[in-house]
Amino acid sequence: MPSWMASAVHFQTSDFLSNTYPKFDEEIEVRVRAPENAPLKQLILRTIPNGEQQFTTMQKSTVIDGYTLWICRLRLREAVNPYYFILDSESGIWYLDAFGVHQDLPLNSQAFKLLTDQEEIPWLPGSVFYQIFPDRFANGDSSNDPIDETDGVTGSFRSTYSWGQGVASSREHIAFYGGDLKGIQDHLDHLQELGVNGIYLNPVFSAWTNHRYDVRDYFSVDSTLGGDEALISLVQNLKARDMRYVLDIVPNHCGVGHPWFLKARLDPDSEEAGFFYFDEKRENYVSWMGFRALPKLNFRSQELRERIFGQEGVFSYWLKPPFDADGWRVDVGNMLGRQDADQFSDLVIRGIRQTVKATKPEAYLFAENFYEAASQLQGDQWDGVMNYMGFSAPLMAWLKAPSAGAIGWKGQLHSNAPWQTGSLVKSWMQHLAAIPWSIALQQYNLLSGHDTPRVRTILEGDETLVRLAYMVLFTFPGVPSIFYGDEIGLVDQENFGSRVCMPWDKATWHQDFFSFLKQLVNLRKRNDTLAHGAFQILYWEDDLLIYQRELAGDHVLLTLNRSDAAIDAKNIFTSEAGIRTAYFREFLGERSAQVQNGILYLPELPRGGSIWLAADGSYTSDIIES
Ligand SMILES: [Ca+2]
Repeated sequence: MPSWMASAVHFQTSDFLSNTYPKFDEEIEVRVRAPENAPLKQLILRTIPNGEQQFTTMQKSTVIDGYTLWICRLRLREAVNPYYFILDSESGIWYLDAFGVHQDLPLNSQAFKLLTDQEEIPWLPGSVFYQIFPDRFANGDSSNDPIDETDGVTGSFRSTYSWGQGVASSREHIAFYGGDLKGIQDHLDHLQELGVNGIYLNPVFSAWTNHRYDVRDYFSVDSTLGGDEALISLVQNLKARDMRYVLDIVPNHCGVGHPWFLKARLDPDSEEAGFFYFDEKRENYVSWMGFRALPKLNFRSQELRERIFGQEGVFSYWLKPPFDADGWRVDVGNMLGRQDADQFSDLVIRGIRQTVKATKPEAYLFAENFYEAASQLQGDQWDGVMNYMGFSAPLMAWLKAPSAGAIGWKGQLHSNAPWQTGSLVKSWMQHLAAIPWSIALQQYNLLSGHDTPRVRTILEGDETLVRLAYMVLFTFPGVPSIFYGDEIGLVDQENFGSRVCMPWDKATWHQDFFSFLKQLVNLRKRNDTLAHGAFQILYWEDDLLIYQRELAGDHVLLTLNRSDAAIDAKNIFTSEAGIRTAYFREFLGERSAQVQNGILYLPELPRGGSIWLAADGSYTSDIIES
């Protein structure tokens, strides 16, 4: 590829689109930035309205600092509007799409995709989430702790143990620690000190187990968490602090003790019998991954659809006062509505979306999906997913030799070596290119959670790499989130996995890391470039990756060195980044770096990550520390 071509760029930000949230039938301006001296014969916008391609010749507009802005008008006549650009140059015909510039024919999946009539979630770009697993965060009311009890349905026994006491928990013997909603309310000062302003609450509905994905009533808060009153009280306290929260729901299955299932089992003629997948003899039923305690819900039933996502259904109920949730995290979003011949996932997810947005247009709807989820991320289904595939899995594979397994498979895949840097770049770019940029900005990005080991555990306590990973989390497109306890240096523990009891004795906390994370949270919340700016890989080699976020003339650079040694000072071309002259200061550091005539002079890069802020921006470390 001719070198100038990498500097021909378009991103779906306000720098390159006159409206990033256009209405249906709106006409907008589309812009491409290319070097002034690029040997372009013409530049074409290629669209495909109603299935037939259309070319629009772009015009040269302003020239700024050595770059020409090429522009044209685009009328948006569909819900999803794919487009790319054709660079007709002295060096042949090339294509610019969301994956970059290339000569081979573009794939539809990698076209830029612009949505019309998308419900913007205005509070989301300024949000940093904090995930809480209620049983393990804080016990605010010991009077509601689960008593020693054997379940009449499953025969399992549950008991409450003292905070942090490691007990082997199993399906037969379920260990509780008494955490509840009052405990969360009591510790909101801690969350505010950290700076997070959104909470993702793991399930709170009435259930039997400590994770509560075995729902027994979708319309009540578990009494062992304090019941509905405790949630109402928590919500009032959250609102007073200008904090948001989302609830966790599993519509894929319910608990074997749910009255729907009990009734269905007793009465084959009941409405509820159609909510499940029984075999012909009615002895067996389909359950999640074969776990008998979690019978799979059957969305062939119209009545079930009504109860889950009808106007008066579960999804709508909790978004309204007095609970007033700000959104939903949907468990098992990858399997929802799917069972062999029944493939209703599109229908179910769209139904959920319609109800959620009709009830509360600003609600945030995201789902668990451990796998490639691009088909669910085209604007008509989820606002985002828990971004394992597009964010954390590639990053962790680059930092640490990856391993993988599957539920029900005894084997283990384990690599001896971390990924090559080029694989990380390609994986991130492919996943970003596959979805509209406005959706990428809504992805729920995470490094740790209740289903995976904590990042500090995976990285074996490597402080430098843990910090590098968190720098990426807070500068990558999407919504950053922290799993409770990560901020004070928690690691997985025997008998708990990642679901450890949060220690409240501050003497045990990793105070330096807490301080580090506070500053990252603060930076992310006040920096528009990190919330909305374009994402662009600028340079990579064996152990080094450099990318930028760019918006309205502001630039944030990331340099990531994963090797054991420092990387020598080096010069990087910044023409493709749109930077001719600039002065950068290291966030949380003392160093600076200069760009002159399109060359970035980087000092020696020690092992780890660095964030570089354009010094003429308003985000100097002085302000952050104030
Ligand atoms: Ca309690």
